[in-house]
Amino acid sequence: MKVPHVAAAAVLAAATLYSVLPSAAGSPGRSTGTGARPVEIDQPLRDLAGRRLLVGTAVDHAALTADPVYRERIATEFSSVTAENVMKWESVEPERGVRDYRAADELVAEARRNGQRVRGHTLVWHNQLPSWLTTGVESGEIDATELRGILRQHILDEVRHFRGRIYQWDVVNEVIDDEGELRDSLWLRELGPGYIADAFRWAHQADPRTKLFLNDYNVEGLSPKSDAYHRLARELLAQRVPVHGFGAQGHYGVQYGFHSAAEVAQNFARFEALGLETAVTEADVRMPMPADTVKLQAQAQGYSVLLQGCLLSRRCTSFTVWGFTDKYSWVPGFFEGEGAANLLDESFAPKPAYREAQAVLALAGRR
Ligand code: 9MR
Repeated sequence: MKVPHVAAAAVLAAATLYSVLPSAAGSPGRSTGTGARPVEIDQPLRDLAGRRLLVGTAVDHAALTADPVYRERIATEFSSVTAENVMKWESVEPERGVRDYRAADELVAEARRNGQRVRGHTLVWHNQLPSWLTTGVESGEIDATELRGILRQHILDEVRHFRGRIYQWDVVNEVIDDEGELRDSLWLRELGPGYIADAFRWAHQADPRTKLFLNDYNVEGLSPKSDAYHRLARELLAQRVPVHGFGAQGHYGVQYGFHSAAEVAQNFARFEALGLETAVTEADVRMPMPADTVKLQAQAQGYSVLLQGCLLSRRCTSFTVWGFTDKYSWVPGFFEGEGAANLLDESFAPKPAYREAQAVLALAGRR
């Protein structure tokens, strides 16, 4: 960890205290009901970030089609979008050999209209695989040789389809477990560890310009799991595998606490020292329901460290939230009794976390 990073972390952390912030609009701050005086910054996140970094959100395709307020808000707030589900394998090849990129194409077209970049998510994962593939492997109908060919074709097809339109691809998602071992997935069991290098090489072949990422959760700070990713990245690069980036998803919960921004930056710095870009790819901060002002304030802190961690890193090129409104969120469906994980509430009103993100971006400057 270099000294300037620590110093910058301290400055940013101090400056995000509401009380020390001037009112950007020159008018008194609004009350949040927490006793804090938030800054009055009425600028969208993408404008506040300027060219400094891309600020993105996951997009729920069904909501994009059905909800004009959701659609409008994505256009104004974000400079990058990620398909929450429609680029995943089960969506793009629901039947073997039948490829369907319609929903993903709509999302990409909308992004182009809005002047937004697109993150690709995700080529190789152990979840949301088409059932023809999982049942075929389970029954023994698809053997390892055939499976490798199927994976190769999937990657070549999808990356070629979006060639030139995706700036970062999550090539492999969640391939290391919490103990720091390669995840015991269908891919590892059938193909052995070489599938990771293969996936990157095939993706690079299909679009040599797009940036290819490793991506996982619980890797924001220094831990056995992020250590294992660092080793994996080093090994892949030593074999001249085209890996260009490391993505930390950033799924936090207020009840578990957060890393410090300095630790996130320190973690990112060691990946950047290998020559990689870094990114926060799926930030959200859930809480046990019901929400209250203390939890909402803690949540703001969680978003803040991820955003500051990224801003303190020299090559952290994008900061993406995994949905931006509590109206559409994966959280309540996955964690019983938890929710309210996003920057805006269910009626698209800003929560303290949104004000905090604005403040951090405003302080960081547009460069
Ligand atoms: O948000 C996604 C949700 O709609 C899906 O049902 C779920 C299926 O596993 O995947 C969610 O997105 C995940 C992402 O693709 C990878 N990292 C974890 C995300 C949250 O589970």
